[in-house]
Amino acid sequence: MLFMGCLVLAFSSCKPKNAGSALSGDAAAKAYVAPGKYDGFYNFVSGGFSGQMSVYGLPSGRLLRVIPVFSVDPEKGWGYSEETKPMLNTSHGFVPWDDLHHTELSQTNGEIDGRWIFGNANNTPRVARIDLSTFRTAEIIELPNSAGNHSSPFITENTEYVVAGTRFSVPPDDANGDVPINTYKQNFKGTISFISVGKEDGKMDIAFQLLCPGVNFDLSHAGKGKSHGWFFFSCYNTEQANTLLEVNASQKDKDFIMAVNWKKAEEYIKAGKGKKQSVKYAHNVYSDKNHSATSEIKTEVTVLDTKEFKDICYMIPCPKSPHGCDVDPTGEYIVGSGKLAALIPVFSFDKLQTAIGAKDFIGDYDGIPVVKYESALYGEVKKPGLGPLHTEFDGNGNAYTSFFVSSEVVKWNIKDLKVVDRVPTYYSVGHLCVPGGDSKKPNPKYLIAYNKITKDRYLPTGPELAQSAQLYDISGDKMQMILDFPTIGEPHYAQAVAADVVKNRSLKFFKFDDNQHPYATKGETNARVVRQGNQVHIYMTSIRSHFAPDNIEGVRVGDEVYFHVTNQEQDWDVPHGFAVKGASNAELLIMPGETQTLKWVPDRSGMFPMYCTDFCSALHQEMQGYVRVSPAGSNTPLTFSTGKTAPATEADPVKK
Ligand code: K7E
Ligand code: CUA
Repeated sequence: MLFMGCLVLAFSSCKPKNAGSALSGDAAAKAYVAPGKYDGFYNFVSGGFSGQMSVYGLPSGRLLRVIPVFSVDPEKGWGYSEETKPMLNTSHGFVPWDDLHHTELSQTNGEIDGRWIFGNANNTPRVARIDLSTFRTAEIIELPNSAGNHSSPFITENTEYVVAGTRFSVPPDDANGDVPINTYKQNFKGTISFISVGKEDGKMDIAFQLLCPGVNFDLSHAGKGKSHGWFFFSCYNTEQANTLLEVNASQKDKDFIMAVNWKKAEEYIKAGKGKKQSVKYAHNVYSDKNHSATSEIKTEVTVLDTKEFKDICYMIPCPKSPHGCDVDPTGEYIVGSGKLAALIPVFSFDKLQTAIGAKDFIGDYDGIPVVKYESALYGEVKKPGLGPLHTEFDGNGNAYTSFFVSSEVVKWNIKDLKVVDRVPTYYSVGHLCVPGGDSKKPNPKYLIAYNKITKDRYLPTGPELAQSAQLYDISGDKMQMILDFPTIGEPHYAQAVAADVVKNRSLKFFKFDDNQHPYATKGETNARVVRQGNQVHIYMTSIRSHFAPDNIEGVRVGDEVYFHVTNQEQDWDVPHGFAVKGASNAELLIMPGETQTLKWVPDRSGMFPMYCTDFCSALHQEMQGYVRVSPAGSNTPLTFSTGKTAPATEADPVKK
């Protein structure tokens, strides 16, 4: 029973036998990208508890960018500038952190189109859309009736919908949630949100929600090709336990994959069968026109109770506590990865349809028909490894499954379900990624393993060691490890795409003339300082290598000072930064043509230096200025200037 021992002992990992260096001679050349040369692929990696998304080049593993999404980022002023604060607004108020597990690139006709990438927030349930022309978060929508938004943000093949399923079932938002926890079976529900995505602008909206039995929805993937119109969700805790899930949610031999006919659900919604429910959720949108975000609290959602509509959802038994739920490029095969299962079941979409047509059910689960396991099953991969989690595809008829417990990636053939290759990971792999590996058209040059533990792979860095990714060349029959690279936060799912699909969309700078920010300052001659009661608005410009104004007097203790800084540059890669001493938030990092605002409430009188934080020119270190702060009630006149160096005169208040 080594197998169970391994699992029960805190689900820790077994070290593979031939652990150690597994690199052969030509590996370095395969991962080498010469200085000055571009990588062939972008890799968008979830940051887990960092709340952010990071972008790497492959095969080099170069970190290109960390995109702030759900967590504040002082480096970029995300969540600190007045313009970005609304992006982190929720029905709970400002939430500065979350846990981002899955990334999903937008698709057209089942192929990655390079327009947007989505990310999920697990803790305070939200879905974000990142615009790949700016590599910035453009929109965040909160999800009502939801908790632990884990089976998210997976998309349909034309990005019609992004889905989001609850990991934690909870009482619905309009019900009394103040109930005993052990009333789970009566009071707790799972919901799945279908978020529509605007065809042109990508704008998200909760189209409808499905009210489902109280279980844990873990992961999901959309059908594609022949199974377009369906969605598949893995569920665990079908025992409906509310405590000690490691034991109590591991009782049944089989949990479920829930198959959802979302086209049917759409029909019911169109026919007005949905019920309006009053809820509260935030919808936050960032505009590149006024360089500002708005947050709107919405109060209604349309819900379909799946109990009342017998032809939307079907349960497929799946051994045992399934995690990954992956659909192959043809859309025919659905792979469930049971964390506690000793095999991998592969379901057939055609067989599922036949079974549904013939009502080949073995009963129902909380009102949802349960299809007979054998009737939906294509076959099983026998003894593939220990602790299967996630599967990706290469489009050549092969699947790659990660095994957490036995720390390996196993390649198997979808048709005959035979294992054809296996390689160790270091250590305890979670998600896998093949470029396009969950689309209709994978680009199977590489496979990346995202590992939970690195142990001895890197130099020690105190109690916490790096999380890491490992890159494998899968272009031949045998997988070959060619690179280790550490990641930001804990990596879960990731997406990768050929660089050409994204790189030419990349914006170089914001056009100055298009800047509609209400506090934009166009041209240095318009730089000024305006007092409105205790608010002081500084219309500031930045250009290599000075601010205007750079001398400001007459600010008083107790004032609210707003530095509205407009970067006047119109060239690629010339941001300016802005910081002022004693500010309790962060810097601003302002792109060319953009306006950003830092709020500052000086807490004492005195002299306060401000400066540019981004090394923008040879005279960057000269890009600085002063704000003089006088005591509350002082009558120091409000003045501002740039380049005025006349010495103080009798008229100056300081001399009086
Ligand atoms: Cu890490 Cu997709 Cu949250 Cu599996 S999940 S590993
Ligand atoms: Cu502007 Cu440094």
